[in-house]
Amino acid sequence: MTTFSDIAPQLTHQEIELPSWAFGNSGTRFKVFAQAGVPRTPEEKIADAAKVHELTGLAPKVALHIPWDLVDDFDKLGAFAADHGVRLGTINTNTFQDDDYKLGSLTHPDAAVRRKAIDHMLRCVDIMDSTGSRDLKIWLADGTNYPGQDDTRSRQDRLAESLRVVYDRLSAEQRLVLEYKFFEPAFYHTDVPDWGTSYAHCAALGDRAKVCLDTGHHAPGTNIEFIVMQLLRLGKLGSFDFNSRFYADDDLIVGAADPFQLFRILYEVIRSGGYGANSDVAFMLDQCHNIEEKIPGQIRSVLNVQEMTARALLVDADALADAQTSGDVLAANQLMMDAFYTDVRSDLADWRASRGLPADPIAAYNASGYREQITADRVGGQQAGWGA
Ligand code: LRH
Ligand code: MN
Ligand code: MN
Repeated sequence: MTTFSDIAPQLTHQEIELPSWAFGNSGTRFKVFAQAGVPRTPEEKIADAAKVHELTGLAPKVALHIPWDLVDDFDKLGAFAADHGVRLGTINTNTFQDDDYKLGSLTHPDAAVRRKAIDHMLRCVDIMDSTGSRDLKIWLADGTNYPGQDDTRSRQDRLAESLRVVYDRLSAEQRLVLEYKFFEPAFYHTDVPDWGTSYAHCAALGDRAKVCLDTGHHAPGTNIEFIVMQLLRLGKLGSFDFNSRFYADDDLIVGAADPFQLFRILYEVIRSGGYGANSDVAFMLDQCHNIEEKIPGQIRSVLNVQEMTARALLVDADALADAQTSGDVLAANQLMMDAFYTDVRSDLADWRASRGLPADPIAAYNASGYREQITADRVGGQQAGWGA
């Protein structure tokens, strides 16, 4: 039987990247609820993310979204992050908040609009050169609302051509990760709706193009862990955007809606070599905290990922292989369920304490005085850029 002390050394490999936008005000198209003390600048978002890392030891990087986090001097922003004990991570492109992009960005029928979207992405690669970021993450709102609105095949061709220009600008250490989403904001068709389409473009581009899997971007009932397995098998899983969904792209706290699904995903990641010192898979959160507090919300999120990682590591791989080979269906399933049902929370609290971290990071946050300080210091916090 695998025990917590067997797997504890592997927990040190865990790094979860926080999205800068999780710290800003957010909401739905119905209402954005403003919260006291939310960041007004990219620096303040980074400071909040650094607080999450300080209390959990799990989140050493902050993902930026451009232009939401545009500053004049990214070298300076990188130095600011380093002073706060974190690094700048993935650079997310944004070609979905400009009137010019009504009919698409990299797939737009007008070459001038495509060029504008490409130029934005090239600017993002310049930023990566300053920040030392490895990944350029591209999610496109491109698609159509009505059959016949545009020629879907031509749009794929334009997408391939546009991505080629961006990919060719990357340096040898940089990667392009292409995120898929099956609907929204376009409702009839989306130009990168599924992992297969993302994979097809990434395969054509080259080794440094990989797929980004956002857990909220699938139809209900989709077996996401199968996709994880397949992409790892093909060497094409670049990154995760973790969050929870009940109905659509809800962007709720990861592991809140379906902890068992998170466990199954992390089991496949571990089983296929996507976790550990040699893995190049980026584990990011893509969440918004519309009604709950943001910093504790992010703390809860990274702890949820850590808990399910620990449980997935507890699966007895040898016993499982034996049960599978001998066709013992019930024993095989039991081994998965035994690991899933193991409550690791007090072991993780002890593990944190043994590393000089607070045993209870949320209690430590509540006692830290940080909430009171930011509430007093920050007036007129920024919108996350989302849900306006
Ligand atoms: C799109 C998405 C994508 C964006 C983020 C704000 O739904 O998941 O990753 O960059 O939300
Ligand atoms: Mn996402
Ligand atoms: Mn999303």
